Amino acid sequence: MRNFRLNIVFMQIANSKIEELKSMLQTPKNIVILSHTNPDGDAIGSSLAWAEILKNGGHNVTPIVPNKYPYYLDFMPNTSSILFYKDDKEGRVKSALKSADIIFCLDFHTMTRLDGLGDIIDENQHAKRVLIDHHLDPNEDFDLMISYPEASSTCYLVALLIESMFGAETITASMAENLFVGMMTDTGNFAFSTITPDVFRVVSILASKGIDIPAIHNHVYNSFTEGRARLFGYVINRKMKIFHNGTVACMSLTSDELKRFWFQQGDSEGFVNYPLTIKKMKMSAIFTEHTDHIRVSLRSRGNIDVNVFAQRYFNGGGHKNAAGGKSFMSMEDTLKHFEASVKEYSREGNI
Ligand SMILES: [Mn+2]
Repeated sequence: MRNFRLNIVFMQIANSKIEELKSMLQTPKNIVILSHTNPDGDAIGSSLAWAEILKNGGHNVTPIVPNKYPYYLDFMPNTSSILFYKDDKEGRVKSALKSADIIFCLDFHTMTRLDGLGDIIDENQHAKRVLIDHHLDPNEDFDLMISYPEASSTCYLVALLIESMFGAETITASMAENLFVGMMTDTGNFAFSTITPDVFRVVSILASKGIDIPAIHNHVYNSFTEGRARLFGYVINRKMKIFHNGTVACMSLTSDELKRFWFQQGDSEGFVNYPLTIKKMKMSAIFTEHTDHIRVSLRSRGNIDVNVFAQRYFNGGGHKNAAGGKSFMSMEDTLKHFEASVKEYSREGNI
């Protein structure tokens, strides 16, 4: 067998950034931790672990996301502390943001991923804004940017931060569980090319805190509804279109189809990865109809850059091999636009 080496480029958070963060946190502060719309395991895990360590340091911390996370993440520790902007009738989100001294933005790189929340943040001009993220091309709109696109997850970044600021011994079992979920889900269960030997060093620290890794795996990957299984079968069998010489796949789900399978938020998570189990496949896309737009999810293998593709054709971005975006056309036009974009992108030698 060929001797395979993990990507050993060593990623380290700059000391100057750690010192700046430490000085911001010297005295007790009102802190808001924000993450993106349709939050995933990495968004929730990093927010909750970061919230817990800051709370333990005597700060007043409120984690906020624009809308609810998928039901299969309900098991994660301390999820009851999260505020959801969409369901917030008492104005707790607004008042937390108003009185915040520091606003941490975790696992996203542009305010457009916050939907309506962005405007409320702008009302608070005195709060320091700190980014902790691993997406490509972040907005420059922050007082402190801890932006490492080479990091496999935001949870990994948060683990490194906690380790260097407070020491690995301050990581509790609940922090470890939350961090593990994000590290596992954002690396496709430790399979993507973003993993490094240091990822496993951090995992071994988390594992030593007594977390039940098989149980976490079951919660995340084997806790779906019957509707989700049937929807998956339907979309692969009936809706997957393969073109470009068998190297590009796309799938689509209209809101009528989603209703037929009792769709719940998060149910189509992971579908987009499946076409890449076909040997020749290089790129995969799924289009899901929402009330005012079509959500676009893109995955690729190797050198095919779906971050650039999403930026150029679908008002989005993300990572090289996993990105997302939006379309405001009809489903039919969106699919036509996708095929035409693939053609153009491949003419330039990108696929
Ligand atoms: Mn992430």
